[in-house]
Amino acid sequence: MDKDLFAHRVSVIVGDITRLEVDAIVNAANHSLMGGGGVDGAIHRAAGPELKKACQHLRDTDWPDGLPDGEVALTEGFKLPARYVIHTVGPVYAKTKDKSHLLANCYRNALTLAAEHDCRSIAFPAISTGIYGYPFDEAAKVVLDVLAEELPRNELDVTLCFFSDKDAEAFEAAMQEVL
Ligand code: AR6
Repeated sequence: MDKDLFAHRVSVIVGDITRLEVDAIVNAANHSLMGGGGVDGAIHRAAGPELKKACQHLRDTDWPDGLPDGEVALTEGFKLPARYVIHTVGPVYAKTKDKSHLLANCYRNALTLAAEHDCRSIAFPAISTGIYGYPFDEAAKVVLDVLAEELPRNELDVTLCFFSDKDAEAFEAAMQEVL
């Protein structure tokens, strides 16, 4: 893993993702795309009702059966400081089934979609680690692997936005282990 690449392109912060002035923020949504709790609820509240209308449009057009795990869909950010919201659906954690490829797809596909829309910066929440129950350390390893693979392929500045000091510290520790 390239330590300098991480140092230059990845920021780890603690805060509310809805406040970030980046080109795109990623939403840890659910299949319906119609909003929910956690970061999804916060993003919908901050973006205003136009976001739900845009999500309904996605359901009416590209995703009539809902957004599958690991897939991504883009809307405008409306009242958010971010230009775009990239909605993705992380896997619900299951002890008996390895779903790490689905979590990796969320990050990988979001980076690709952001680059396709000429974004220079993107911020992620810790997808699946809240209501969907993914153990934080396991999720951190997935994120680090995807970033190591994808950072050289695009020019995006990546912010990993955690909601607590504890999560940010755990991620930093996981990062130190592999760098
Ligand atoms: N900014 C940054 N991170 C946040 C914020 C925020 N404003 N709010 C929460 N987090 P979760 P999931 C963190 O549960 O596990 C929704 O109902 C939170 O502390 O939001 O992927 C959807 O509709 C945690 O670390 O997402 C789905 O049904 C992380 O964001 C379901 O939850 C993700 O927690 C998705 O569950």
